[in-house]
Amino acid sequence: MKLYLLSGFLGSGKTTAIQQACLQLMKKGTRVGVITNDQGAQLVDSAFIKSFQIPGREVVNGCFCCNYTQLETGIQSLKKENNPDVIFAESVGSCTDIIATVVKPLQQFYPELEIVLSVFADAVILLKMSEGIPFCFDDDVNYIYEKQLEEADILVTNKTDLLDDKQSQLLRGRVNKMFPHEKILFQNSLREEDIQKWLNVLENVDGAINRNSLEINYNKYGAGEAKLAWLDGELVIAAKRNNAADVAVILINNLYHKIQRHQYPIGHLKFLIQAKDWQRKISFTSSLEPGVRQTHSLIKLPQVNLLINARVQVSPGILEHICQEAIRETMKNNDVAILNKGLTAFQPGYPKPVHRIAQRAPSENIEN
Ligand SMILES: Nc1nc2c(ncn2[C@@H]2O[C@H](COP(=O)(O)OP(=O)(O)OP(=O)(O)O)[C@@H](O)[C@H]2O)c(=O)[nH]1
Ligand SMILES: [Mg+2]
Repeated sequence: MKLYLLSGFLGSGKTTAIQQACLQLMKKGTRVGVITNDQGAQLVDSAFIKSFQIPGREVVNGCFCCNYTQLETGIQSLKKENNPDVIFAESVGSCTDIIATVVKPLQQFYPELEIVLSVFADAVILLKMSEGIPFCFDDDVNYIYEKQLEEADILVTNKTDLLDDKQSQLLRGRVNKMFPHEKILFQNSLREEDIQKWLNVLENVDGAINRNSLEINYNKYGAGEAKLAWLDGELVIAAKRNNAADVAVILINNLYHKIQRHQYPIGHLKFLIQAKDWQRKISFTSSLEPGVRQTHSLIKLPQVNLLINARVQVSPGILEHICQEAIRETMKNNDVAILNKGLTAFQPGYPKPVHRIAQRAPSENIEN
């Protein structure tokens, strides 16, 4: 069985690529499974994957490395459900050190698994970085970003459609120089052919290769994790005028603008608006400046569910306060009822991997 692990910073496009790849593979009769993972308990990514009838499991309340047993259980349980040919497992976007804490332990305990690690990076951010323009986050967060890129079997420079030709050329040259030992793809994950190419490369990487574990400063890594507050929540919006979906978008925009106004750096703000047989995912990431979303009317619906996942560089208390404020204002200004089924905000804890296999590959492999 193949296990395709995905790492890479918040909002770089991991879930999008997994969803697109699964749809392609399922069309061809390949059995797939997905394991989603994030810091909280109500995950937009899990609900999104499930809505495409893709067999899924989730690892909640922390990253794969700290919840290694949940990851193993997820793999076993998918195996029982449909014995997948391929499992995609997406790690938390602020997690790193995957080789030492996930890949090597799995290789040791499940030698039959063929594991490949793709690390996704947003092309716009990578281009800025290569020009020496600092990322908008604290140094400790930047440290995680850089460490993630170091451990890729395949480095997927994603969202290339957001660059013009000149920028693309520049980026290609620079990335090839920056990561001379990695397999590099330049990808638009919304494009079928690009996903097919990624799948072909995944298929042909030797999953049994002996990789180097990262040399990493856990105090810096832990500090970076902690600086990005997590918030998750589920709301039900009920609207007498059948405009519940539109009001969800108003609430989303309100929350986004409040965070923007205070200039709190956004890792990823993601939302899933859902009703029976209809859904819309909305994302704000650190590279895209989408402006106000959706000015025309969405579908007419009396009620929708709204899942919120936010990762923002601010204290959890402030993040929760802003979100509550946005809910109150939206309710007051739009004559709707909003039921808050649970809103949780917290600061992620220090990473404590269950296993960490630190040995590096023999030097002859390092050269290759
Ligand atoms: N233009 C463009 N947008 C993309 C591409 N890939 C993903 N996106 C968009 O980027 C946003 C974030 O994508 P996700 O797939 O949710 O990112 P992620 O890496 O799973 O994020 P986390 O789970 O928070 O770490 C969404 O709005 C996607 O539609 C791409 O290749 N091109
Ligand atoms: Mg995701």
